[in-house]
Formats: sequence, structure tokens, C-alpha cells
Amino acid sequence: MPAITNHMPTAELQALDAAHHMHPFSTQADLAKRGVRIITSSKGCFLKDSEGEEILDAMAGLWCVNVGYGREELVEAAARQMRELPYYNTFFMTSHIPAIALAAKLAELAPGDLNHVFFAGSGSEANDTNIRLVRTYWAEKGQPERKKIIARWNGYHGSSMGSGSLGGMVGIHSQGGLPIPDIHHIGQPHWWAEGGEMMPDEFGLMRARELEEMILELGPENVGAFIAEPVQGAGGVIVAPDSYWPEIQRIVDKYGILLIADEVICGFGRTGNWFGSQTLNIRPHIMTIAKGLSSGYQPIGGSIVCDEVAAVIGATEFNHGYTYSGHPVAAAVALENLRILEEEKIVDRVREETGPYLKEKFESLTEHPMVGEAKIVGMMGSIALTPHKESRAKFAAEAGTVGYMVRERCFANNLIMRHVYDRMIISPPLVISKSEIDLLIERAWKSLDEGMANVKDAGLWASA
Ligand code: PXG
Repeated sequence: MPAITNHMPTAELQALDAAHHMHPFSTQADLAKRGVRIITSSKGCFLKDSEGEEILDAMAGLWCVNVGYGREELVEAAARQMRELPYYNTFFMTSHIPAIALAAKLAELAPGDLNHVFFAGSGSEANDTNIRLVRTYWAEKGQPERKKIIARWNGYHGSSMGSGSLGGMVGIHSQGGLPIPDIHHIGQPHWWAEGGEMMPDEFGLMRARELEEMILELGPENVGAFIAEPVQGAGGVIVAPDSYWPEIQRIVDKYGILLIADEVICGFGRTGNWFGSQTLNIRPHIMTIAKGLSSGYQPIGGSIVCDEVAAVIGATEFNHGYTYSGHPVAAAVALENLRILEEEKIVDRVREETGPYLKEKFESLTEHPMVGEAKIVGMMGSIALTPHKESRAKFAAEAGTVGYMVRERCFANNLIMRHVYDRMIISPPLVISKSEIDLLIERAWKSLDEGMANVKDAGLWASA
């Protein structure tokens, strides 16, 4: 990996960052005190920081660098497209080759009759598009009252006004006047934390039936859609019990509402199939995509829409679009990224080879005294930290305190494994090799050991 050494000293970069750069989802004052870690270069599954440390990135950036860092083909695709046509819009009776080719490719890859793509610059934008698509669809069908959308607590769909409202993150709702009207939330299928004495499948059914209860409470004639991630990502990699999705599909079918699968994380091989909807066997009318679509090399997202919805929307003028919808450089890079995923059989390898290997190793972390359960689908996984496995006890300390302490040890041990409250999560590049998986597990185990020692030293080894 070529080291970039001609930069300012780390402390100066940190000071400039603290003075001028406002970070997403961060407490700026804390960051300024602690000093950020400055990432300078990358290759494969590894990052390098401004001190020359090599870090194993078990989060693939922010769940997105599916083909790994340093792919020259993607650099070339961007450079080629920038020379040819760096920008043009698709608003006023024009189109361009990258957007056409990418839409056609996505229609080929997406299941069922999901054949039409509305492009956006990000997952948040795409979910904002989805709100307007759903409401416009029903209005055009003569049922404008069907504007209510049901989503889930602790789901994540973005942080703009619309997508942040669909999401069920109380921290997001508490700032800036969210949620917008006519968005309603039901419970999440998070058995470990919320299942109490119930068996997982019994709990999964109960949580799915909250959808039916909510539809009946709101009046089926007022409900337009249900949105969910096939596997919750930012909420802590929550894998629903097996009973959950079949029941959700039954309810969606029964009441004829639209199902939106937010595939921003689950899409493009993350779960071992092209889309999480295939892994979970669900039939969405709309899928939200972003992240792995371009492996994060360019900002691009979108909505893949079924024939029926596209036909209804297509019969009227849809007054919606972004300057960068279908951006030619982003689309060209995404197309090349899909070629790599397909030709190198990366999705198949996750399903058949490296995914099962990671699962076996990752589940062995439950032998650690602080790890209660391990959940993993393809290459997104989580472990629950607990002071008492048998009772699935939470720590007495404020939720996230212990998770942060373990995360801090991961960071020190050059492993990017994040925490969501007291769950540790991974989502490595899909190209991670078996020996890199071994290194991931080795560093995770070491970090758990050290984290646990720190938790005990701090007097925090106590159940709530
Ligand atoms: N849907 C899902 C399922 C996501 O995970 C978005 C939509 C929004 O995408 P954009 O491109 O607008 O960010 C996401 C994004 C975290 C974290 O803490 C996760 C995301 C974004 C920021 C932080 O894990 N996911």
C-alpha cells in the first residue's frame, strides 16, 4: 500500500478538523478533545492511518465497500466517464448511456418484476423518493387517503426529514421536528433484547402481527405501505426469528399495501444473495438501494420499482428528481462494480464459501464469557454483550457504556468493529479472505478480553 507521507503532522490535521469540520452523528466537542483518527489510504480490507497503522476494516467503510478498497477498474471507469461526459441530467427529454445501462442491469439483477429504477444520490434521498412514490401511486389510483406508511422502531432508513421519519431512531426523531405526519412505527423483531420469556418464533410472530394491528388501528383504507430492512443494520444487525417474514408477507398481501424492502445494506451480496429480499424470501414492490451499488466509490442510490407501480407513476408527471439522479460518473462506476461482483462470483463466494466460514468463526465468539449470542447472515453479523448469558441480562450501566469500552479496544487493536449500544457489529468487505477472517476473529477476541477486563476494573460487571 503506498503510504502518503507528505501530509501535515497528525496533531495539526486533528486541530484543523476540530476547528472546521462538522462530523455526522458525532458530539463535536468530544471529538475535538479526543482527536479523530485520520485515514489516509486503503487496500483490500485494510485502511492506513496518518500514523502508518494498518487497520482491518470489518465494517467495509459504512457497510458499503463490498468489493474492497483499491479496485483500479473502478478508478478507470470513473476517469473514462469523466472524460467522455462528466455530467448531464435526465430531466428534460434526455438520457445518457451510464444511466440507461445501469437501470437495465439492475432490472436484470432484481427479482420478480422490479424492472424500473429511479436514481438518487444516497439511501436517504431514495427513501424520500419512496415516500413520494407511494403517496403519488395511491393518489393516482384514486385512493389519496392511503398516505400512511408503517415502519419499525430502531429501523434505519436515512437521516433526512423523510427518511429519518421512516427510521425508528429516537435520537433522530428528537431533533428537528421529526417524524413528519402519517408515519407510524411498530416494534422490531429483536428477540434477544425484547423477547422476554417467549420462544424466538413465538416472539417473531407477535412482532409481525403488530403490523396487522397497526393497519387495523389506522384503517386499512388509509395505509399505503410498510417499509423495513430485511436484516436491520444500523439498529445492531438484528436478524428476525424465522417466523417473522412469512407472517409480514401474509399481512402485506392480505391488505394489499405496498412492501418496501430497504436494501441499502442488504443489497449487492451482503446477505449471500444479490438482495436480502431473496435471502428472506419476501416480495417487495419497491427496493431502496445505495452503498454496495457502487461499493461506496461514488455516491449513488435509487429505488427499484415493480411494473405496476412504475406504470401508474409513469402515466402522470412525477414532480421529483435530484440534480445528481443517475449521475453519469456514479452510474458508470456502479455498473463496473456490478460487473466485478458478477464476474468474480463474489456473491456466490459469500453464500457458499467465505460466508459459511465467517459464520462458523463468528459464532465461536459465543464461547467468550461476555458474549451472549452471535447472529450472522452472509457478511453482516452481531454479538450481544452480557454479564449473564443464561438470563440474557443487560448491563446495569447505561446502554452502550460497555459496548463503547469494547469498541475502544477494537480501535486500539486495529480492528474496525463498531458497537450499537451493547451489541458489537461487523459488515466486512465481501472479498475478505479466510486468513483475514481469522485475523478479524483473533483481534475481536483480544478486544473482548481487554474490554471485559476494563469493564471489571471499572466496577461495571453487573446485571441490570
Ligand atoms: N437505509 C439503510 C438501511 C441504511 O443503512 C440508509 C438507508 C441511508 O443511506 P445514506 O446513503 O443516506 O446514508 C442507510 C444508511 C450506522 C450508519 O451508524 C448507517 C447508515 C448511515 C449512517 C450511519 O451504521 N446507513
